[in-house]
Amino acid sequence: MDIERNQDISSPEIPVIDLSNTNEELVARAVVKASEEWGIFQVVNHGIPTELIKRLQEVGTHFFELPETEKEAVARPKDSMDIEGYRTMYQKDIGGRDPWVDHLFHRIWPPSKVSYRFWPKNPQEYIEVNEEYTSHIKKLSEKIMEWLSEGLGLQREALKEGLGGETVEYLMKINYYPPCPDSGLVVGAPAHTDYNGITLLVANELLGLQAFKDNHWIDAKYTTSAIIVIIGDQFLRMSNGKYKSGEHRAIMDKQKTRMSWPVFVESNLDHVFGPLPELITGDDNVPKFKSYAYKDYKFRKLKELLLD
Ligand SMILES: O=C(O)CCC(=O)C(=O)O
Repeated sequence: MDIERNQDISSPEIPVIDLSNTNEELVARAVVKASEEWGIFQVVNHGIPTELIKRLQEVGTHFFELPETEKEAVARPKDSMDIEGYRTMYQKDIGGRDPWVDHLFHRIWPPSKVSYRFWPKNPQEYIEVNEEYTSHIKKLSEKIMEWLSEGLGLQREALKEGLGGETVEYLMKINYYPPCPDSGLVVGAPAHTDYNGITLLVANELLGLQAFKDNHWIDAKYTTSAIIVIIGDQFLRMSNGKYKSGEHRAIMDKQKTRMSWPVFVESNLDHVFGPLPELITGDDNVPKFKSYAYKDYKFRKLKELLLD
């Protein structure tokens, strides 16, 4: 099967929402609508300095261009049960095609969960830049969560609290997809929805991320300094199905290296989540999903076990 871009010129585009609009109610409504209909959207004028995003990309790119032996200094230990660390995935096979991506995972929040042994030491500014980005991305994700909570008719803090409040974790991932002349043989990131609550992603200027909507794969068009927001399974379930968990995939570029920096906002593994109890009132609002400890949810989904 060849992975091609959608050529249908009449297909709609992933919504782009300008957060600098002074009418906050309008912005909130656009965020809620995009989350209901798409489960994925882009935000611009979000308050994170363009220069900082550029630096984040520079330090990440610098790390991935180091010799393999240097990258191995922050490798995920072979016997680790956790996700943190650098990993190359050139070999593993998915449905007959090889995923062709290297990646690095490290938690960036809360401070008690940050393990600097998995943060690159080269370049030297890596830590400082990532810490600065963390404080911005946390603020932005909390703002979006507030709008989404109000869109459910709930208090602003409802989704953050339902995700675990102060125990919510932020996980940085860097994807490094080398150029690939034949997209039929390899896949960047296969079609999936994210496990977590919400993901905020920046990518370099190459097209690659696609969202699945109405039977089409639709490109996330590159917009300078935009952040792509993806609603994950946790928010689908916590909203009792009101918000969509955005199905997406990443395809490779034929000539150039594509990179992306998603930050996953998620519960800690022991936290139990499910439809928010405030939404389950009256006979019309039965829970559409079971509650799970996040670790059980992840395990069941990974192993393709029954979930409801
Ligand atoms: O590279 C991208 O744009 C998407 C990455 C992604 O979906 C993932 O890492 O889970």
